[in-house]
Amino acid sequence: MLQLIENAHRFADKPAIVDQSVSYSYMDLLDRSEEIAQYLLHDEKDLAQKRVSYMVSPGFGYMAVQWGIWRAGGIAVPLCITYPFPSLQYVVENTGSSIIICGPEYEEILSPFAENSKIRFISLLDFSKIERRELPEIDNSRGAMILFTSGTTSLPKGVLTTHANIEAQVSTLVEAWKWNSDDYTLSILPLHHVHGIINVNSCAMWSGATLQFLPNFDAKKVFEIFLEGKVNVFMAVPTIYFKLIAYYESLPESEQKEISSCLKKFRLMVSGSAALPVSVMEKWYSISGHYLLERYGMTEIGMAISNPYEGKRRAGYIGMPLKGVEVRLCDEADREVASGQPGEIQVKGQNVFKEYWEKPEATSKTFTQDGWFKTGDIAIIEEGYFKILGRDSIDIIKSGGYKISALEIEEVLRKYSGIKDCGVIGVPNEEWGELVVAALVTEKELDLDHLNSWMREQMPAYKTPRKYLIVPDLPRNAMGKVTKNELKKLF
Ligand code: MLC
Ligand code: AMP
Repeated sequence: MLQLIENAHRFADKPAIVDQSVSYSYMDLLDRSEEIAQYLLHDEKDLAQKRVSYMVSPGFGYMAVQWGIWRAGGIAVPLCITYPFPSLQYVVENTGSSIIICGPEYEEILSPFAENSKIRFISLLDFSKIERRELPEIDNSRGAMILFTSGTTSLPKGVLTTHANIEAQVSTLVEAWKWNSDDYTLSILPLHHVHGIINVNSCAMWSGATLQFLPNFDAKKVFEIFLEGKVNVFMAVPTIYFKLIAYYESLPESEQKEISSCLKKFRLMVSGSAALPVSVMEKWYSISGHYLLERYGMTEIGMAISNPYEGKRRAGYIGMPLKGVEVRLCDEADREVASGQPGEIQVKGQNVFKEYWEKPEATSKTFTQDGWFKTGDIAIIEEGYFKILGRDSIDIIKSGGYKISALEIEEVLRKYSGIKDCGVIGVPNEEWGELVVAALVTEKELDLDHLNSWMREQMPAYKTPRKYLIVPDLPRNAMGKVTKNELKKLF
């Protein structure tokens, strides 16, 4: 049996999930996910790694579907609930999903799949009890989940992790950050990425903790929930801490005091997915009395490097390798750099993903000959702590904790009538980390409002440019390649 499921049996009567003020026990989650697994299996013994895409709002239903897919032997493919149709279609087709599970809110956007005879389309409301039979035995080496990540190729790649990968990622964090069954955490992050899925939801469920859902981030609501006094563990991206600070600062002193005294009782607060500005760390300390624990990870590897739970958390540093994760810094020829020198972070361990879905070439390119995963992030070690210096590709942008490919956006922009050429870059921004902006070479006058709404029909809002600049030409080097550092200066 999967370890996560085995653990859940130990906590059967404990509250697992709080969703819209309703509390569900671990037994409820086991029962519902078994029902879903049985229904998915239909007349098969094992889904045998069939891909199952699901678009379900964060909450009890989402968790039961994820576990149900795993227990039936399928590969879980969570769909982002804010994707427009073309992005959903890409994920479903790329993974060859033969089953789609649809929350009632998403029936309209997913309706074209319901008409596809090759896809079994199931509404979340359709799941009902069917005759019980043995669920399949799932070997740990089997595929468990595909998440999409943007990279240096224009289209996102599916990252396939096995159950063994996920168990390694989760158990390492549970031990490092001392997750336990008295913990109570708040799930606010999007559930198509590792931060929300692994670090928050899966670690909580592995440990017998309670997971309360807030379907989307809202600073006021987050503080209201905190003030109820149950949450003691909180994880978010730097942009969220920035927004929480801004909201806190807008409150009268009496409310600030109340919030501060409540935050001081938390056990743990973590930041990650993007660099935590020192200013945010300091302000949060003055509000909450907590030095945020900053850690470093990636879709392909879960978490690799973390500041200590006990011991000094250094602002501007991501900490040390987690137990069970091997980390080295290398030069361009994949040779380890001398001590104190900067190099690419390379990672090895059970936590590292299996492959990019149906992309053997991309997979082999991202591993060294001796099996180290090449992250593309450049770091240096100072007094034992890793510090991120940058990335090897200017075409990868991190905004609000989302990884965004400049090339993917450029390709879409070029399809818009009147755009002759374009260059997309990320410009530094305290709130968002980086902001996506685009320089456009046009062949006729453009209505930028129209362009903006058109872009939002093509890709999720978090990927679309925040600012456009019309330029006569893009700066290029002698080889004719756009020099993006020059482009940055224009903004
Ligand atoms: C939203 N907006 C953005 C944006 N997201 N702008 C720039 N960059 C982004 N990423 C815009 C919206 O389009 C909108 O514009 C305005 O900001 C407000 O939008 P919103 O949807 O109300 O924002 P909000 O809900 O407040 O979202 C902010 C956020 C969200 C921080 C909560 O971006 C978020 O959930 N980020 C987390 C991403 C994440 O989980 N990453 C982990 C990846 S895994 P307008 O014009 O419509 O008003 C990983 C590995 C690891 O990285 O190490 O963890
Ligand atoms: P993703 O592909 O969305 O999983 O994003 C992974 C990337 O996020 C990493 O390769 C880093 O570039 C970045 N990242 C994650 N955590 C941190 C951090 N603490 N500091 C700086 N960058 C980070």
